[in-house]
Amino acid sequence: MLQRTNTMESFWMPFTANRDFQNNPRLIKSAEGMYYTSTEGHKVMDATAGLWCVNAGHKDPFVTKAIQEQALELDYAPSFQFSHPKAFELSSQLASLMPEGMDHVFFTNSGSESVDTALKIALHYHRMRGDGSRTRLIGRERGYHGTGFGGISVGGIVSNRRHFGTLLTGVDHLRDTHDLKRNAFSKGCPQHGAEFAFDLERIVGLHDPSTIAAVIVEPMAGSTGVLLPPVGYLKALREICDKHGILLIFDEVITAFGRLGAATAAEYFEVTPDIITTAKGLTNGIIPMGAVIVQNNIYESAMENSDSPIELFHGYTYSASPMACAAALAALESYEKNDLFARAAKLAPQWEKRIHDLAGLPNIVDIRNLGLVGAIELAPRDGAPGARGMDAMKKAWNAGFMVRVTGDIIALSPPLIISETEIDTLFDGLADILGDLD
Ligand code: PXG
Repeated sequence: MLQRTNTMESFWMPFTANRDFQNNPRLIKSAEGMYYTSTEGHKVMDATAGLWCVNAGHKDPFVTKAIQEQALELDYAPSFQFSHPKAFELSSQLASLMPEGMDHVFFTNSGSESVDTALKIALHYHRMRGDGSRTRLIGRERGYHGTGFGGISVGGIVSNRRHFGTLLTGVDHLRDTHDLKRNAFSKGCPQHGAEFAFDLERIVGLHDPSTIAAVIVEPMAGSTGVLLPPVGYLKALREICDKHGILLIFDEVITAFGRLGAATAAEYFEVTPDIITTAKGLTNGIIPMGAVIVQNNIYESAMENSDSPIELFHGYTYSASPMACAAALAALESYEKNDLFARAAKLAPQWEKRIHDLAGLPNIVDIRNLGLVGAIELAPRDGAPGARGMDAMKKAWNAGFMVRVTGDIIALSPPLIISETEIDTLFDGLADILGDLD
């Protein structure tokens, strides 16, 4: 076949500086445990668990074996009017990891689809109860909920929204919770800012609660640079939602499956939402899959009030696909057998100490941590926001560490199998890189 463009240009890479990458590619050939090997034979520590998804480390033996066996037994079966046993096994196992009373699972293929599904279920729920005027969806500034139209509408990252027209109508946003002035260099969740939850009262006052279906937030905002909820904030948000009959959706695409040292952020913060969205770590990243878990009353209301034999006109070709179910069952088994959520909790104090030891290096304006999540916020270079962060990412890669950057914020989220020695190696390496960075 005729080659129309050079091979590097044929792949339009997502969320990537494509032209820059083509000139200086970072290509990965293989992975094992905590490490990648580049096509040039360079060994790199994965300090981001891929994109926050490979929680049990690369080539986890449970997961690798399960998908090999599944491919030989049942490659695909539909979930529209047919299904297969592993879908039910997985949904009940997954429900058992969720807060009590959340026993029903809808399967998707990604975080973006989970978010769209959760928003649609919220609208559907109110309508089924005869409260169909509740149509407004409330997100938060600096929130990330994937890249579907639902997700970018409730999301609050300007560059993800501004080129894509008018988005969903009837959406409003809470203010974000980032308050560097009061909270810089906090260890764990910041002390100041629970009152930001009362911004929801402002929005409720403006639109009237009878028009609002749901509020969606990341319990810990990941993609936008690790913004931690102020102590008391999530509880206050829950109370305000309850007061006004508004559903609360936690987008746990990043936080579910051990990232904070518990199965979910809901468990960690002891705040139970009405709907939880997940993806990423559900299969340890190996096969795309997401899941939306709902409170029992939401499921029961759909079953009882449906005006048609099909209770929800929604789903995907690959909802609960056998390969994804096999991978997810194996990932959950690996998390349990290796006690990885508890392991993350146990490592968190060393992680916190080592990341905060970086304070004092040049250009660092904040350091944040929770569970096995970390962020180092750098001051932007004059007139070139993001340039310093990008430089740090490239230097880290050359030094043997994969880190993520969002603007000038470095985000860290290693597989939960990281060892104490590897935590030391990572922060020693970052100290050298940041010490030299202009
Ligand atoms: N919700 C949240 C909270 C996410 O973090 C999505 C939804 C969308 O998931 P999908 O599977 O559709 O990509 C995400 C995704 C980063 C990074 O570096 C984070 C995500 C994706 C890619 C990069 O922070 N989060």
